[in-house]
Amino acid sequence: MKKFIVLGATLLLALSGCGKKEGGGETAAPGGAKSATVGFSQIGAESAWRTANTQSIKDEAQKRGIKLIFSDAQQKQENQIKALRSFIAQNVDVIAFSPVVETGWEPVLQEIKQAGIPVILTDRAVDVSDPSLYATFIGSDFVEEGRRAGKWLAEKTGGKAQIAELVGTPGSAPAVDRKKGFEEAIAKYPDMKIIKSQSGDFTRAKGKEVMESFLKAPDAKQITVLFAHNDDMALGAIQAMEEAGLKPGVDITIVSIDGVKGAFEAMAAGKLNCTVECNPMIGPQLFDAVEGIIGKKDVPKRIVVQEGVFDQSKAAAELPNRKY
Ligand code: GYE
Repeated sequence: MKKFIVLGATLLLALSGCGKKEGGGETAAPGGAKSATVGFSQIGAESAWRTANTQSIKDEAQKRGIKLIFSDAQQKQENQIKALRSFIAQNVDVIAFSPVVETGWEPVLQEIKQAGIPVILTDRAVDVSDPSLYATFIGSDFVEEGRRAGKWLAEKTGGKAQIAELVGTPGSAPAVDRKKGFEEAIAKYPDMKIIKSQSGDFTRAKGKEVMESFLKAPDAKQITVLFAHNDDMALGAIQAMEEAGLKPGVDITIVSIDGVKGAFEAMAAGKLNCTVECNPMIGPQLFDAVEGIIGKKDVPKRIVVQEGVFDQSKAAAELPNRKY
């Protein structure tokens, strides 16, 4: 199978007349970043965070006059792999992508490396044994975000909580890492326990559906807290709670991650208690890295996005400043 993939890629390269980048890492774009073409494979449009992230990337490319070939994978890894192969065939100068899950990227990243095209990872990380398969990873520290949610909750509840958890896409970096950081932060509190945990795939519809099933379970009344790996799932869960006759934010304390406008509105209405910020506006940092790579400058291997924590006391003041 592997052989076929490599052969296929070689054929595509031959057909596209590509080969000038052989030797690894040498980029073309003789006119510098302005004449560069960047292929970007986005995960999908699953959340308000993602929509803001896509906009930030498109806006920044336009602003800098860089040609962007944008492809939406509808949350499917196979679609992303297809998009990456088509970027090789189109002989782009830089490939950037936000990997939906962490594993399974090695073969396609090898093909890209053989074509001599530099790779920038944005938002989510990959699990590969060879770090030379990408130039840099620009994204948030998801473990720290999980820790921040756990710490806030421990303070808010005095270390007592029966927690229902809405997990993100299984196998994705933010789902794995946010869970890890959260569990680490609550580990020192024996009366804080996760009693339910299920994936809501980072979407509002799935978050609502899973919360409905949590609330129908025989032990539903024991739930005192909801920890959602993103705001969209929390917003769906809020709807499920209201339909079940509960007061979200009062009967069940809710903490989530992202910091999108909808979360601030829910906090201002007293329905959500806290959101940990995850900044999607990474377009400027992405194209700084693109220009750095094309200009053969040193680009750090890891670029962390800056973010904060907001609870109801800060929500009203922050709301007018939210750009996403
Ligand atoms: O939290 C979620 C989105 O990867 C950080 O993906 C991103 C996550 C974000 O769908 O809303």
